[in-house]
Amino acid sequence: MREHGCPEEDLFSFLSSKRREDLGYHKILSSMCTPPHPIAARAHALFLETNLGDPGLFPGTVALEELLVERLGTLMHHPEAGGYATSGGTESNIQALRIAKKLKPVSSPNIVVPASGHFSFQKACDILGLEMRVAPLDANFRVDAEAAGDLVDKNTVALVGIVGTTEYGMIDPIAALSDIALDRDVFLHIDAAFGGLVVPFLDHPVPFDFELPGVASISVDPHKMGMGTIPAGCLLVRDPSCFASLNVETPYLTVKRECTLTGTRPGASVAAAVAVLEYLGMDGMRAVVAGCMENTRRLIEGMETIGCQRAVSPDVNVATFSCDRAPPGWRVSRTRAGHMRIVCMPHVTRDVIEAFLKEMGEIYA
Ligand code: 0PR
Repeated sequence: MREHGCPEEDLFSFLSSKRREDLGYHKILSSMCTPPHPIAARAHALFLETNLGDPGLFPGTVALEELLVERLGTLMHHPEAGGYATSGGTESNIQALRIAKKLKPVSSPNIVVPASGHFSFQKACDILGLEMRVAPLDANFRVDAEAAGDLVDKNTVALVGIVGTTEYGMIDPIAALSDIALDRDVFLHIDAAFGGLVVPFLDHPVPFDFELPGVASISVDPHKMGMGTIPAGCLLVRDPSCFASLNVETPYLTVKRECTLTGTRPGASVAAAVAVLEYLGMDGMRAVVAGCMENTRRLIEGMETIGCQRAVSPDVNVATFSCDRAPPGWRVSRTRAGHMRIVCMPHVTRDVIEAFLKEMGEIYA
C-alpha cells in the first residue's frame, strides 16, 4: 500500500483511465451480460451496503430476496418454490448438485450432463467429487434424452437439462428428461441461467420448469437476460426443505444456520433484480424478449444473405454461423466446434445488427 493516501481527484482520474480501457457494450456481441437497466442501477445504489449474509440486520433486503424467489418461482409455475439469490449460474449449479448429492448418499456418485453443459458443471464435479458423464447431442445440439437416460445408473445423483445452451441457444427436451427423472428416481436440475428469463416470455413457450413433475431445481440468472446488476443469480427448488441438507451452524450471526455457498452476500444486486421484474412486469419482459428474438431472426437472415449459414435455428437469442471472419472492432465468440457465436442481448439493438451486417457485407464482398 501507499504510505500516504492518494488525493481523490488523482485517484479518480487513474480509475477513469482504467475504465476507458474497458470495451463499451455497443460492439460486444459475445456476452450474456448487458448494461443494467437504469432501474436496476438506481435500486443497486440504494442498497449498496446491504449484506444478506447476516439477514437479521437487513430485514427489508431479506424481504426483497424472498420477493425475488416468489416472483421467479411463480414464473416457473411453482409459487411455493424454495430458493435464494446466488452470485450467478455457477453457484446455482454447484449448490443444486450439492443438494442432489446429499439426498442420495452413494459411494461413487455421478451426474449426467449434456455435452453442451456450461463449464461450471466441471467445477462443480471437481469440488463435489462427482463423476461427470457426458450425454451426446442430436443434430440440433439438443441433448439426446434416450442416450442421457442410458447413462443413468444406481450411482447417478443428478441429471441435468439446459434451457438456453451457452453456445447454441438450444432448449433440451426437458419433458423427456422429466419422464426419465421420475422413472429412474433421479434429481433433475435445469440450468436455465440464460433461458429462464427468455422462454417464459416467448410467443410459444415450451414447458421446461416446475410444471413438469420431474424437475427438482432450476438456475435462473437476473444478471443475464434479467438486465440486473452483477452478481445476481437464483437457485429455485421444488421442495424448500431440501436446503436443510446444506445448513451449517452460524452461532454468532443473527440467524443460527445458513445454506448458502458464500457468506457475505450482496443485497444491492438482489434489489436491482427485483426492481427490474417489478418495473417491467410480464408485458415489459415480453417486449424485451420479442425484440431480442426479432433481432436474432434478422441477424440470421442477413448473415445467410452474405453467405454465412446458420449452424442451427436457435430456440433463444443466441445465433451461430459457419463463418471465419468478423469485421475489426466487433467482439464475437467461437463455439468449441468453431462456429461464430453472437448473443442478441438487449444492447444488441436492430441498429447494432444492421451496422454489423453492413460491415460483414463489406468484408465478404
Ligand atoms: N449456465 C449457463 C447456461 C450459462 O450460459 C452460464 C454462463 C452459466 C451457467 C454460468 O453463469 P455465471 O457466469 O453467472 O456463473 N454463460 C456465459 C458464458 O460462459 C457467461 C458469460 C457472460 C461469459 C458474459 C462471457 C461474458 O462476456 O458464456
